Amino acid sequence: MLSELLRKKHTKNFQVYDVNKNGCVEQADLELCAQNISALRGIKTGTSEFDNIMIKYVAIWNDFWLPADINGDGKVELEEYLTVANKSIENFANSANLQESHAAKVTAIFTCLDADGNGQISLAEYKQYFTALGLGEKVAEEAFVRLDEDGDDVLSLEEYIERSKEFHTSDDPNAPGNWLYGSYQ
Ligand SMILES: [Ca+2]
Ligand SMILES: [Ca+2]
Ligand SMILES: [Ca+2]
Ligand SMILES: [Ca+2]
Repeated sequence: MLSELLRKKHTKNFQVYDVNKNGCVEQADLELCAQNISALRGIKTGTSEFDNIMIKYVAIWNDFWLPADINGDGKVELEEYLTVANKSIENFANSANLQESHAAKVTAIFTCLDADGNGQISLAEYKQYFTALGLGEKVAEEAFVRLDEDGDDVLSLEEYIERSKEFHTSDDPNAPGNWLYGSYQ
């Protein structure tokens, strides 16, 4: 069973990626996020730049959300997601596969966030991502300061993977990674 803390965090994660707020996560949510982020970067539909962003987000859906669609109806319900999350957390510490899959997922998201492609996430980039998800810039600021544990004003890939691991698997109420999407409460 998921602890209350982990249940809250995973529910938050689910709600964040239900971008169109219809109660389930589907490909349409990831597409909407890609459209939002393209608009924020001034990238027009139909350009190859737009297509590249869309491909990355659809891959996140296919690789990391679709496997949680237990009943195969093309959408992930909260209970499906929590069932899969629970299994992953139980096995995470002893499974190189799960750890690799987590690192691959975070790297894919990191690449989406890193608008200028310099291998680091700035606060401005984090704000843009949060805006695309509908979370707002203030929440991004609150999150960023906690996630940037070494205080160098950027998130490295290693830092982001570590914080995400805390978010997804840690039962420590003070883990900085709990703030991945702002307050999980
Ligand atoms: Ca949705
Ligand atoms: Ca389903
Ligand atoms: Ca960057
Ligand atoms: Ca840092």
